Amino acid sequence: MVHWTAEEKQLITTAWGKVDVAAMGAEALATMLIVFPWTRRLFTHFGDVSSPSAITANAKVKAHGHKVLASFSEAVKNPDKVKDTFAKLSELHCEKLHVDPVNFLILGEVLITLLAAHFGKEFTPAYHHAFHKLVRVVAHAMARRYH
Ligand code: HEG
Repeated sequence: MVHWTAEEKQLITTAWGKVDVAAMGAEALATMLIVFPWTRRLFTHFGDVSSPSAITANAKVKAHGHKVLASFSEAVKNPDKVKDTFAKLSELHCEKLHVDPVNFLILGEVLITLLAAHFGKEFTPAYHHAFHKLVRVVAHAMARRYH
């Protein structure tokens, strides 16, 4: 069982309150697809994901990025219930989509990089620490069906 301090919870909630989930989600998914091109294989049914410009312009990528980050927001709201929150999604990603679990961490690292760029100096090491912890917990919950 992961233990969250009141400070960690506070940092996560404070930062998340200032995040535009639709915009940040679109950017996070697009960045993952651009920088880690093997992840494109899972999204060929979204249309053209063959180049950075095609990925950035792809409306389905944008909408799906929003959906994924909205789902991640559930972990922000309920950091103590991440396993339960992602149980169904873990089943989908592991057993149906066969997403390599390393990609859950990769998407999380992309998100943290974007948060750091967005907040600049405000994103202190304490924020980094809290979000890394959340990303690890979410990735672990998402990969649960593989364990
Ligand atoms: Mg996944 C579908 C959330 C990582 C590939 N993902 C979904 C859906 C959600 C979601 C909410 C929609 C489920 C539904 O329709 O019932 N994804 C989600 C989270 C994370 C994540 C919270 C985070 C860590 N997903 C992830 C990664 C990949 C991936 C890393 C691939 C590299 N997701 C993926 C695909 C689909 C979903 C291919 C189906 C998309 C579609 O066909 O609409």
